[in-house]
This record gives sequence, structure tokens and C-alpha cells, in this order.
Amino acid sequence: MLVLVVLLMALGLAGSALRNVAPDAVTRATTYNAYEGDISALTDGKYPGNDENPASFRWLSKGILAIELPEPVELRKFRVYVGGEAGGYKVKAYLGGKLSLEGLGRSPEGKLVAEVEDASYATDSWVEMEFPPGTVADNLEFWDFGPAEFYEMQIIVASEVVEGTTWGKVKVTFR
Ligand SMILES: [Ca+2]
Repeated sequence: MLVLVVLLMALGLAGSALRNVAPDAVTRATTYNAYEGDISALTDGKYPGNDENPASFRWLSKGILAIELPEPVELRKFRVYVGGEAGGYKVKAYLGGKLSLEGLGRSPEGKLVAEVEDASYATDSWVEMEFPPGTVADNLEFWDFGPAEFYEMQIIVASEVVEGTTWGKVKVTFR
């Protein structure tokens, strides 16, 4: 994990207390509505600035990405590298429950513990949403409103916990 540690230090997130769990801890992702690209582009560690030709993932109108963590973690920040097209974003953090495979609702609902938003419409840069202190969750929904392109996603958590899994378990559905 040397590369990751160096990256976090470069981003000013230094310290062993913080960790990006997006590449290791995502067990299921569900996209909502039509998209282009491979969802694995979001966690391959490549984005403009550190790679000459990074792959992107793009929703054509709007979408939801559902992320399930293997156990509850203390969330700090949700970060996404936005390309040339930006939408408005919302991240909902839940304890328990899950999004349906179709992305049309939650069953069971679970407990909504935090909701953060970004309406900067910033392009070609990282967009960062910070969770309130003490936000503990085991699944998240990343909502995108409007056509948007993404290169990378990071979920920064307090360091303890989290057993690694792989994107081999990721399932993608869309309609
Ligand atoms: Ca990437």
C-alpha cells in the first residue's frame, strides 16, 4: 500500500489515521440509468495528473452508485475526480439496509446517518464532500444529477477496521 500512502500524503491527508477504502472495500455497486465506460475506472488509482490516459466513467443523464462496506466504518470524506462534464452530487450514508439492484428504492431502508452535497459543478478536479464528525456507516449512495464524467473515487475513513475485498465482486446493472 506504499503508493496509496504516498498519494494520501500528497493530497494533504497525511497520517496513518486516514485511509481510502474505495479500492478494497467496495463489495457491490449498482448504477442507475445509462452510462459509458467501465465502473472499475473509478477505483484503478488513475486520473488526470497522475496518468497520461486514464479511463473514465460517464453517466449520460443521472445515476446512483451504491457502495457496501464489509462492516461499519467512521467516514471522513467522499472524493471524486470529475472530468470535463460535471453534475450536482449527493452522498447518503446509511447504517444497514441496501439499495435495490435496480436502483429504484431501498429494501430494507436502513438508517440514514448523514447526507452531504456538492453543487459546485467544478470540472477537471477533485470534488470533496466531508461527513459530519462521528458518521458511522456501512453503505453509501453516491447520487449524480446531470450528465457527468468521473475518473476516480475515494472514500476516506478512519484507519481501523475494513477487510479488503476486490472489484471482482462488483456487479453492475443498468437500465
Ligand atoms: Ca481511475
